[in-house]
Amino acid sequence: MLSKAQVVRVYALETGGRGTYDMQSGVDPELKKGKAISSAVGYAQLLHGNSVNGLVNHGDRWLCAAGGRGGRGNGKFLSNKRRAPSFAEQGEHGQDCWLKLELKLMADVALVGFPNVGKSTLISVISAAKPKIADYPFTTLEPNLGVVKIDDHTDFVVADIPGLIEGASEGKGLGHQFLRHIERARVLCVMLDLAAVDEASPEEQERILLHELGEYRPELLERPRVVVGTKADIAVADWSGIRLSAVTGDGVRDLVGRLAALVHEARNDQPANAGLVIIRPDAEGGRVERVGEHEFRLVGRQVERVVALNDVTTPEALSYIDFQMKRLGVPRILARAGAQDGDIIWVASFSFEYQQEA
Ligand SMILES: Nc1nc2c(ncn2[C@@H]2O[C@H](COP(=O)(O)OP(=O)(O)OP(=O)(O)O)[C@@H](O)[C@H]2O)c(=O)[nH]1
Ligand SMILES: [Mg+2]
Repeated sequence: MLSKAQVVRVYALETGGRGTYDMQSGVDPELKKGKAISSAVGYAQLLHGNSVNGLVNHGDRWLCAAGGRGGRGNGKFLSNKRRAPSFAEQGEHGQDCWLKLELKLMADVALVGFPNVGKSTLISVISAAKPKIADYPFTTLEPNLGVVKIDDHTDFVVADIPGLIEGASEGKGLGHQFLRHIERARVLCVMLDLAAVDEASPEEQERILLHELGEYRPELLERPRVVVGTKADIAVADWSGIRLSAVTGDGVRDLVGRLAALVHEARNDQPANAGLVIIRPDAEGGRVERVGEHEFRLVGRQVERVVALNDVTTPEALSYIDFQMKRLGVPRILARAGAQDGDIIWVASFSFEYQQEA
């Protein structure tokens, strides 16, 4: 699932209730509910071609398709001239839309290191994640997520990212794919192998890793990070920094504490999120589409609402429709689109014959 673009069809399933004929206004606010997408821990859903990066925090919701508005009862159409309106509205259909969503890894901490440094071993020790661990590079090819529990109320999400190698920022070793997963993490845990005999020294590993991060996205170097030497129990290289052994457990608690503190700070620094991001539906009003040589269709929420009456056959309802269409500027839109007398104009399932205004 990770990072693969998916096409998801989301329906606002609820159609609004019908308006009533008992002179009530008949709008039930409950019927305005839309369908919401919510995100799972650790993933962000990004809408393609849209600047809204909704659903970043756990529990964020985003209204993408509003449900139908309830029909207004005949009481809503009362006027001086219309003492007992003989029409009410049907409920509006809920919106439906196509969305292209991309799931991006959203972790608090990303484990960054060369292949085989012990990333998967560490996540298996500090969380319930059980990734494959083996004594060769590129064991991990897809990121693994684990939740590290500090106490009943505090936890953070760690991502075990496949190993990076020199040149990753130029695409080596599937570098970009992996770097992309690091991008959204709040805190980086840079891991250096202290037991690699023939490989680069810890300092050299750190230099290469930071270089690749910076080449990919300079701002990654600004991210809070902890640098730690791994495999302390079998270390051969000198390293004066933080050390840890995922095998004996030495230094693991200390590292988790440091990471938790940085995550806490980073979460607090983040601008408060309103929680519910609302993307407004299409512009209201209407537009016109030509569907045949002498046939047009009016599309848009407002014009469709005008004809959403329970009974469009009474003269009263027709004059109401006529009035509202004029108010929305429909005659002007149709004239501009080239409609001629006698052309058929569709609005939802309702059609009428076009007559140019005198
Ligand atoms: N002695 C010792 N061995 C370790 C330690 N951590 C990991 N290892 C061993 O190092 C090897 C690689 O560990 P992994 O956790 O698979 O390394 P990785 O960083 O996830 O590797 P890739 O997924 O290939 O990038 C395994 O054989 C582990 O058992 C440690 O603290 N001490
Ligand atoms: Mg691994």
